[in-house]
Amino acid sequence: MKINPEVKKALEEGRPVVALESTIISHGMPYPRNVETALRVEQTIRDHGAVPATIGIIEGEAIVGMTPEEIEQFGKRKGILKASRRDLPVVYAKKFWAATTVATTMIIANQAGIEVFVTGGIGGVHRGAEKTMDISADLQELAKTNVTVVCAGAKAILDLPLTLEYLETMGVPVLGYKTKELPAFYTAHSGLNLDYALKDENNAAEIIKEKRSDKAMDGGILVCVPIPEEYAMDKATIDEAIETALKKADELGIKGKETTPFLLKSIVELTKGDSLESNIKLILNNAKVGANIAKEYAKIK
Ligand code: PSU
Ligand code: MN
Repeated sequence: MKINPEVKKALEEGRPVVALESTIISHGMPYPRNVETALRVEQTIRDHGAVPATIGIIEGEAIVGMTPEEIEQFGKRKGILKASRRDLPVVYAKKFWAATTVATTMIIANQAGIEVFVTGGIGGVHRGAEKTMDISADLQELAKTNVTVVCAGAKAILDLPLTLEYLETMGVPVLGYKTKELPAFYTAHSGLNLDYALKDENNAAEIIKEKRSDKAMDGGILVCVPIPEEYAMDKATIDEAIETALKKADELGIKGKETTPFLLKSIVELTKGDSLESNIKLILNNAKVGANIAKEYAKIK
């Protein structure tokens, strides 16, 4: 893998580094807002005293800490694959360009020695999974790879109660940031209870430290940060868009790894771009919290 010199130096000196994924750039948002957002997220992380490391795969080589030019490429280049865990050997052997999902970003971040990773929403158990068995590989990865993922919960395109059950089965701590309710991405509320609320970023750092202190507790941690109330969407509006998008996907027979990108794109269209604005705001907020967690953890590690 190729680690950007700035990231490498920060890691060697034990300074806070935050990993970022690239599927959200290539398959999660339209150009040019995707690139603009990715760069703003990096800036927010810097403003809060951590070094950003956007991760992706260029010609079969994992890149840890993309340049702005590389981010631009991931935003607009055609034919960039979406690589989850099972795609990695193929992408490496065939020297493809590939955007990394939460699962693969965790794998590569962990190899590079990065402990904290910020994203928007994780993949989860899809609605109807009892028939389709469509469960994101992100959840398995959270079970085994030592990275803390900071997100705004999961989108209601998924089955949120089943996603929480699955995370429990897989032994993943799910921590609410100043809340005991699972946030639902575009809104702060899912109506689902979490067992633990973090009172601040230091609290998260202490839990990470504890988990890393014993190999028997190997695996990831999920920190769920609610979207700030002023940027949240109206629940009825977003629920309707989700229902319509799900119906459309079903009619068109969208399956497998195409499902999530298809639904995200449809929801942006159905809400005339409103969902994209909320999406951007919540990621920037996650970036702030994630950078602070990385900072607190670097202090006590
Ligand atoms: N959820 C979002 N935005 C995203 C994704 C999920 O709100 O961009 C992306 C992430 O990269 C996540 C992936 O890891 O989709 C999950 O895809 P799948 O369900 O195919 O595992
Ligand atoms: Mn899937």
